[in-house]
Amino acid sequence: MRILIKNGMVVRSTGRKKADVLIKDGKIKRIAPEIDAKADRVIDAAGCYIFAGFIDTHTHFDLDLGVTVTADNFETGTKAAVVGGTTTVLDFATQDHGMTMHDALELWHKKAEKSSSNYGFHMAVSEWNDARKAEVDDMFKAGVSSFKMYMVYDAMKVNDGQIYDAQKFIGERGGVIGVHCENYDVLQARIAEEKAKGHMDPTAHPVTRPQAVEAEGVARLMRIAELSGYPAWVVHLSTADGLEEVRAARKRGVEVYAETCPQYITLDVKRYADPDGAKFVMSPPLREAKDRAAILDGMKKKDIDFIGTDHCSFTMAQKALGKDDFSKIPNGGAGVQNRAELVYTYAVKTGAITLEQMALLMSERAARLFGMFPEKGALRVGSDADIVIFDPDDKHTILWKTNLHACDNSPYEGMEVLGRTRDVVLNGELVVENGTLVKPYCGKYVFRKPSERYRK
Ligand code: DUC
Ligand code: ZN
Ligand code: ZN
Repeated sequence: MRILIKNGMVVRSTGRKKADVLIKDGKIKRIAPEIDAKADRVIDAAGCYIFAGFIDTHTHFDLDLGVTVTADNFETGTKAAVVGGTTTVLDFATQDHGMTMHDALELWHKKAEKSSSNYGFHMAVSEWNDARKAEVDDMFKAGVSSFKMYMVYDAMKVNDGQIYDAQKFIGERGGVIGVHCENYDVLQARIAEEKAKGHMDPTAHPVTRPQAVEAEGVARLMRIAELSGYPAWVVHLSTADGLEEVRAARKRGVEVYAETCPQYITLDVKRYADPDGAKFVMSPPLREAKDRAAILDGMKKKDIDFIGTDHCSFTMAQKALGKDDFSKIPNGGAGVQNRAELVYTYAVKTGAITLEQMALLMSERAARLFGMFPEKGALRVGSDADIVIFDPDDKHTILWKTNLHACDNSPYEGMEVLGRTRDVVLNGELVVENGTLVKPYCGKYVFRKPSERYRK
């Protein structure tokens, strides 16, 4: 299959230029100002940007919380992903108590069989002991070079000594560990305080998790990495103070990678008072204007490395599990389809970042950190032909009904955005045409190398 993309503006982290792109046998074959070659398909990309396929570093598809399972599985989640321009998702295979990492990996491979975007797995570990450590080398051999640990959630939390030991053990093998940073004990105390006051609705959620709850966790992770001598990856950074901890740690020589999510540059904490406030219950919670400005500043100054969605969707019926108690609302929201248009609207069009930085944040840095570069995250001859043709002039309104995700709500419902993923080439095939998924189930497993650790 040969595809020729003509007349588009190729956008890379290093600059942009008008060029044609020739794709053959799943790879980028040529990029040049004028290509006249035979092709099975010629796509006119005049007026559009051409990006390396976007990588979502943070999704939770088919995640079983015990009380309920996420509304999106891989089938629905990756359809939404690829239509939104995400050609690779990195989902969290989750090693629950009583499971091995091998069990979790096998299970996640099964869950992902019907995927419409490419996919890889981080391994989220709920236990850190000799038995789990004995599995780590096999994870690398299976293409899993990144892991995750949580400071919170009873089913998942590990302690600081375990994070320290895991950073060393995984770090010396060339891996990175993402950590969900919040102070568990203070959080529990604050939940009890709000409940004691009879404050049971969703507006209590952000009160229990103010920015210091995150910033303390980030500061602690930074010090743990300083002691271990290995890198730290802060997942879903949401606050100005958390970002300051990252910056301060880097000044001390700590190697730290920071991820944020679209919700932390777009949505305000006041939304918890909405009639459907439960749909915004996610952790970390939505923040204030000054936090959104700080996160955008972090993107601008390249202190933030990449953007994942933390897509973890629940229907309103599932959210109603916590109708009388905010702490029982399943945490998470849908976002996997809307990341590119939100980042374009709220970060590029506002002038906070350039298109080149969008390329860096949406794919290149993730590909480097997570061992996929330059096959993914690059528009280069020889790279995988995962390509997004993005129409910057499209204006549309985000509606859950027109999103391909399976749940009946969206945190971004009703928001007008600029720009839209028009076409997507995945593994050398045109799978999205004019916003429609024309070829589902073409996703492949992405076997990942050790981390590039570009901040070392
Ligand atoms: N936060 C969420 O909101 N959902 C999934 C896990 C997490 O940390
Ligand atoms: Zn998390
Ligand atoms: Zn998450």
